[in-house]
Amino acid sequence: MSNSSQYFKGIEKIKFEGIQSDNPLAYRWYDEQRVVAGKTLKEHLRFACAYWHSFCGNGGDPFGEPTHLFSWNEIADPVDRAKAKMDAAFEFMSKLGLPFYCFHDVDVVDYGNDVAENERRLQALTAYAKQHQDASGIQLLWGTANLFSHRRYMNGAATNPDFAVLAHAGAQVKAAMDATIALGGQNYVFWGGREGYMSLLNTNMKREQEHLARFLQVSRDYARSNGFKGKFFIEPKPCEPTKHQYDYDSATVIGFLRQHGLLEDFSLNIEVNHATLAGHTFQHELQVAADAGLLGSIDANRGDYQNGWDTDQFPNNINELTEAMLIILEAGGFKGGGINFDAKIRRNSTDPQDLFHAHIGGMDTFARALIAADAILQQSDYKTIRSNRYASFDNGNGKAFEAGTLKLEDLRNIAAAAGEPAVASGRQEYLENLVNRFI
Ligand code: XLS
Ligand code: NI
Ligand code: NI
Repeated sequence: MSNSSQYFKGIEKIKFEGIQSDNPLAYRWYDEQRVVAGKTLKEHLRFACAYWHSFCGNGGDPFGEPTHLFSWNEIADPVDRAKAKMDAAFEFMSKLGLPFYCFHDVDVVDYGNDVAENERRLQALTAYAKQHQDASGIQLLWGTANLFSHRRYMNGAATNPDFAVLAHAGAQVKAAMDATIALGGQNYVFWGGREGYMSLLNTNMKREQEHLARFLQVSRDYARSNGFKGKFFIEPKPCEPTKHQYDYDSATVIGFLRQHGLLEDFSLNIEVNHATLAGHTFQHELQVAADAGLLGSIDANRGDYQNGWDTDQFPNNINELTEAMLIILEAGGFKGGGINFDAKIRRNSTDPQDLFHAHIGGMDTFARALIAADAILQQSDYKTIRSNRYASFDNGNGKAFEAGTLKLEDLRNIAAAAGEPAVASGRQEYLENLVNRFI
């Protein structure tokens, strides 16, 4: 491994300095050792760097060439190039104090079209990553396979109408799973980037979804028989790149997992901007997953209210995240996952510091949100107001209804006897003010 400070020269390890600090390269809220609700911030938040945005994204957009130019891209040999990129990634993560990272196979090393050669490349980088993990203590939160960028996947991967393409997807997942297992990866993610349709005119939706389920089953079986103990996550997204993706939102994915017997091994990875693209709040998607006991992990980012696509901006909305942390804390935290920054700096953010500012801002916002949410839960009447709202179901006829011992005729007789109910305020503005009071 090369010298540990090569790519981000002049930037020291980022420290916690507290809210009085005006140092843009310091944490103001994220004191990783601070204990909140019985755990340190580090243990609660489990921050991860997304390899693809931070070390593969080059600032290019449909209208323009790359703006983020990385020195390792000048290295001709794909394995050497990938190692230099990995040196930069671990330097960055170590300086930030990020405990985890996440990758797709092709983020780690460039792939060609030869299955065996791709496996060889990924194995070489897996061994290299192992050295870096051991030296730094940084762990793999999850691995995944990119089954959406290559031309062969233009009609889908596991849902491709051509079995030959599906088999290639299987080869990629097998290699990515092997890498994840070898690196002690805690989870494995499936985001179905092309698993959906562009037009129903050429699509057998039922057959495609059955293929997707079978693909997940054989992937799970392979991982389990090779010692993988972690969770598999499905990441819902309603559209982009396809017009309609099968993993539309939390509710859709939960129904799919239930239908295909996958609830035991799979849970959900909820992404902020995917929720909003589905026409939901992030909080809604978290709550649906939490209520099903399937809140696995999150991909942290934010969208843009004026744009209808996955802009993957770094999170900075303290109100949104405080409401999110209320749900996550009440659910007892993530089931195996953490907070992966699936976010990218803007095309015109071209200083080496920009990537630090982006992560520091995201980490501080989450830390502040967690602290505020814990205070709301511990010190306010937030929970009481909600439970009191349902008090009529705690005893008497309401309780009997929940227990299933009342019939429709009983409801009629109870209503006739009791007369018109008194109206009860939902107190929304009171609660909104309460949240702001703790931020
Ligand atoms: C794309 C997804 C992707 C997944 C990993 O919108 O968010 O980045 O998180 O394949
Ligand atoms: Ni994502
Ligand atoms: Ni996304």
